[in-house]
Amino acid sequence: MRYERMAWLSALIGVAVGVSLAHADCFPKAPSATLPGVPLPLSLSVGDVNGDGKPDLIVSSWVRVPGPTEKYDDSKSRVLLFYQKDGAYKMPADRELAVKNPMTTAAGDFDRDGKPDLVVSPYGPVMLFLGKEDFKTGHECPDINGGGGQMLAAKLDKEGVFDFLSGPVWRKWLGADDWHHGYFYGPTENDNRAPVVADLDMDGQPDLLFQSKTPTVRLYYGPFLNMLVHTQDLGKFVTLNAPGPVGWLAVGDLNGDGRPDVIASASWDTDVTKRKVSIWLQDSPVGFADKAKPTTGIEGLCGQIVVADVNKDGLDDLIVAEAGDTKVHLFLQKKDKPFATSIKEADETLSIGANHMFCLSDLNGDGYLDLVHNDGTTIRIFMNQGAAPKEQKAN
Ligand SMILES: [Ca+2]
Ligand SMILES: [Ca+2]
Ligand SMILES: [Ca+2]
Ligand SMILES: [Ca+2]
Repeated sequence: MRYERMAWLSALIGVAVGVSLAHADCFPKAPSATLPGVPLPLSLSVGDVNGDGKPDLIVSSWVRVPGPTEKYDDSKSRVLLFYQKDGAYKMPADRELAVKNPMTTAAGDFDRDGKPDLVVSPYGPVMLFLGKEDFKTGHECPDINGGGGQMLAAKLDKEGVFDFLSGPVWRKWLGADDWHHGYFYGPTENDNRAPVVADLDMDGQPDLLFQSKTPTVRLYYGPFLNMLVHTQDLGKFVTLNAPGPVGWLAVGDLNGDGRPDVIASASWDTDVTKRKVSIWLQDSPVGFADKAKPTTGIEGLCGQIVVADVNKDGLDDLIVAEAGDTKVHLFLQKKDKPFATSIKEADETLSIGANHMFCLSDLNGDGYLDLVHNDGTTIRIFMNQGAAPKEQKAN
């Protein structure tokens, strides 16, 4: 009886204050599904690698040798592909790619046959696996300095072919064992890392953003006319000044003016005052001032960041997996309101083991981005519940 009354009351409130429905949590507090049992899942990405239109999970996995010392059995490390079947991901993996010490991965159609392929950045030569070979053969790219690190697949020149970057190294696969490679050089040394691609100035040409060992974000504006890219040869090169070392980088429109903005998280620091998510809002009509300091930011928080429209209201939102903590925070952008500046303003917070890596992808094709999280032991999936409360959707 009491329950019924409560349900009736909440329904009434829901009708009376219609907008409150839009503030229902995007993600459930407990995971919708888990994928346990993957040996030491290190990196995680989501992409449709078997070409059936449904996103699959790509997990790099290491195997630790039992005993008190930290040792790994290199012969057993793998990149595991979990194809989505009946809306779920299950052990064992559908494909096991033998790669020594795999780090990050990126999917793209590198051989232009319409089938997704995969590149893996290990400690050592970069490996390419082709969909048409069912990912059975690893094509090894000659090991050149700058290998390893965060992998990015992107169409960087007007040919519109997928190339890939690991750190500053730009690689182009020409077929068989033929490769081209080049560099995005830093202004004074070859120290770029962790590339992000975005069309910052909205001219239809991809631009690249890099972190480096300096507390800056470097913006390389395309077009890139050859594969040895020096900053002085670019039509436009801009450096943004961060308050400290940058650990994670993202691009998205956080003030709803249609212009992509740059978001950088400080790398983790024991000193809370040094933890910060910095936001550089893009100027009107387009561009960032060289050496610009952040326009705004979120204090006391750092970690992996993803910018995407999570509640599908047309405005980009920010997700931060708090480094050194067990929380993932969602900050929703609100129309005509300044973006959040403190953790307290988070619209939702998920509590999860440790923060290794997470991705957003619409796993079930309902148009809402779902969250896939790796805590270094278990993969957890949080299905986006959409803007309406769950009990409303069930009817
Ligand atoms: Ca698939
Ligand atoms: Ca903007
Ligand atoms: Ca939004
Ligand atoms: Ca979804």
